[in-house]
Amino acid sequence: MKFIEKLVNISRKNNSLLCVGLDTDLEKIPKFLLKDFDPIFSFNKKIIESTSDLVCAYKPNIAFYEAYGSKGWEALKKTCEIVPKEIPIIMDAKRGDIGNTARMYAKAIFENLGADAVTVNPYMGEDAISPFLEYENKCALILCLTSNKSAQDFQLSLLKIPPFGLSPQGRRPEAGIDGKPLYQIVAEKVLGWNKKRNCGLVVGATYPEQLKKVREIAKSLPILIPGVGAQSGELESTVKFGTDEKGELAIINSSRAIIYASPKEDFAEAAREEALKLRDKINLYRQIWDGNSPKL
Ligand code: OMP
Repeated sequence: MKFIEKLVNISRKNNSLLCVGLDTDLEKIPKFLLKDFDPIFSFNKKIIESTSDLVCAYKPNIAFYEAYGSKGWEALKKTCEIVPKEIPIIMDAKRGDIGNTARMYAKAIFENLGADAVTVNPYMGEDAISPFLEYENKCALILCLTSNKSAQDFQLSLLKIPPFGLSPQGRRPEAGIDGKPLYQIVAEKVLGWNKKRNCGLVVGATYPEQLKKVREIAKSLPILIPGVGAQSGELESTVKFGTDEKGELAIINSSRAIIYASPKEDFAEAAREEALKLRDKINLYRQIWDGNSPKL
């Protein structure tokens, strides 16, 4: 089954566009778990058990596991194994490198960890992405416009693409005020890479106006949207602009605001409460903005 089908199936079953980010940090998890053999896994297991009927995906960020060396990798692998099979795992790894290296990244993430999707960085161009796209039933979620403030350093830069064919120097974009922002060029490029229907985009909830533009360009691509919750991205515009015409295909991520809702023994129940609140709030906005136009 294709990633996009798996995503839509579970979104409909759980009536959810919510992705819970598993950014598990030993310094932030409840202290009583630290006496466990594998505290990271114990924490993740409880979070997954308490939220699996409320989500459309889980997104572990690989940095939080690599930071702890082989124990961290083991915890990540065990976590991937206990995610119910019908729920996609998005490995947030932001990979991107020359082809033969990218092939090994793809193998680690899709084969060793068994993830369904991975975040990738388009900075190095198509040959750094294509090894991920060889996996037809997996998905590469390509960074388009990231949620951080410094995304503006490059991603909002206006570039001119030479209009006709290859220039003698190759098809190189040039800077210019009448050009297109780089993030739009990325979105358009990715449409061309999506021949096997296994591409998606990443756009931060902190850039609603640009999210609208990306959804106009990429009408039928899944869009991972981090930045609500701890980064204060606005939820209503995220739902209004991020969903497709059926009110689907937006994967709205929240990590810290959910998993660290309580530092105490009740952390899993507190995470469930936060996840439920956010899922329902998203659904309320989906009803209001059905098909991107107001229904009420
Ligand atoms: P919270 O801010 O705690 O909800 O976490 C956000 C998660 O999304 C982190 O794992 C980030 O690395 C990730 N993220 C962003 O915050 N901004 C982006 O533009 C892209 C990502 C991502 O690819 O998921």
